Amino acid sequence: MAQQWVRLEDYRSYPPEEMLHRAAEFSEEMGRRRSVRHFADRAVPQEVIEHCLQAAASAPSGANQQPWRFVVVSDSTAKHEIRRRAEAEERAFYQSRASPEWLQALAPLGTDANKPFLETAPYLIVIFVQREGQLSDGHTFKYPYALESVGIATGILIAAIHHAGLAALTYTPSPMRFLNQVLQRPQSERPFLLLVVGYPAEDALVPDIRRKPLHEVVTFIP
Ligand code: IYR
Repeated sequence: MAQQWVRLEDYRSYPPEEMLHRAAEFSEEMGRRRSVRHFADRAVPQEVIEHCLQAAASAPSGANQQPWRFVVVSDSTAKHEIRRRAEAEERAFYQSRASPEWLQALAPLGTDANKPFLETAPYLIVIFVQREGQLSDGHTFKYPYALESVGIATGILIAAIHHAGLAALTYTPSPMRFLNQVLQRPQSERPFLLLVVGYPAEDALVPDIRRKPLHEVVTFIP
C-alpha cells in the first residue's frame, strides 16, 4: 500500500530572538541535570511517568520500527529481586571482573557493589531493545539501527524526567540478561539500560565533576 502523506502541521517556527532564548533556556535546563544515586522514598504519580514515556516513544527510529520496550517497575518484590541479582553481578565486577583501569575511572564516582537505590526509588524503568520483528509475510527481519534508535529514545526519556522535576540514574549492571528473566521478556529483546527514577533524597550528594567545554566536543567546519 502506498504511503499516505500529511501536511507538517505541528511544526512551529519562532522569530530569531525567541529561538535564541528557547535554545539557551533549554541548554541551561539540561545543564542542571545530574545523575543521582541517592533517592527519596517518595511516591511519584504514574501519570508523570506516562507522559515522560510518551515523549520517549516519540523518538525517531530506523525505518520507524520503534524497536523499544519500556518496562516500568514499581512493585517492591520485583525491585528487591532486581537489586539482589544486580548486586550479585556487581560484586563479581568489583571483586574480579573489572580491570584496574576500569576501577580507576570509576573511583571519582565512589560507586561500589551496593545498589540500595534499586529499592528506594519509586520507579525502575528497564529499557529493552527489540532486535527483530515480523514482516507481514511472516518473515523476521533485523530492525535497522535498533541500538541507535533506543539510545535516542532513552535520551529523550532522561530529558523528559529531568524536565518534569525528577531525578534519574542511568544504570547498567553488567551483564544485564537477568532482567529478561525477572521481567519475563523474550530473549529477542535485549536489556539496554535501567533508569532509576524518583525524587532525589533531601541530602543527596553528587560528585563534583565538570562537563567538557564546548570547544573540546564540537568542531565547526566553516
Ligand atoms: N556497573 C557498576 C560500574 C559502573 C559503570 C559505569 I559505565 C558507571 O558510570 C558507573 C559505575 C556500578 O554501577 O557500580
